[in-house]
Amino acid sequence: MNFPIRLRSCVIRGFGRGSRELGIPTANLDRAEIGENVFDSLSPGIYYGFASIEGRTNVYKTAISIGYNPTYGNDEKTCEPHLISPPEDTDHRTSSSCGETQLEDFYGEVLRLSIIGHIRDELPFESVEKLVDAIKNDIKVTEMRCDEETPLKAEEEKWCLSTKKD
Ligand code: RBF
Ligand code: MG
Repeated sequence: MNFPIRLRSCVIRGFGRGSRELGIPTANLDRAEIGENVFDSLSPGIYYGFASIEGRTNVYKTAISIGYNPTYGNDEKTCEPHLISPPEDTDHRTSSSCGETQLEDFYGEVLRLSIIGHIRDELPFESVEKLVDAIKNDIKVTEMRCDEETPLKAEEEKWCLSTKKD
């Protein structure tokens, strides 16, 4: 895939598993709104980037899962960003059931997502614990890579906060 990939969509309901079972909520994006061709061209894998909620002023480092959640064997592809609460946001930083970061559900809000790099392939894990450990590591990798001061980072943070449609 060619980075950055910029997506804009309303947040829809997913399987509810992210928050309930894993303790790691994700803001699922809508295939119809993104455009089927664009959505279908996204290669499955785990990525990092930046995201924002339109009308608000924060940009969040974001770990993104694209694909079929092979641990669960989904039939349908999903694109699920997990927006990471910053360390100084102590209320949300460790508030999820697995001690990970948790902001909100963002259902119905418009999310802007810029994918800027690849972390790993998506994998089937033999247990929920192992999946959660892998995601926690993805979150660490995301935070590290998103701290690197690059022209791309500056551009994409700016795009997340702009109000233009493209
Ligand atoms: N699901 C998998 O089955 N295998 C994975 O390797 C995997 N990696 C993920 C990495 C991140 C950063 C996130 C946010 C999710 C990942 N998931 C993975 C998706 C997870 O199974 C899904 O979010 C929940 O099941 C809720 O739909
Ligand atoms: Mg979700």
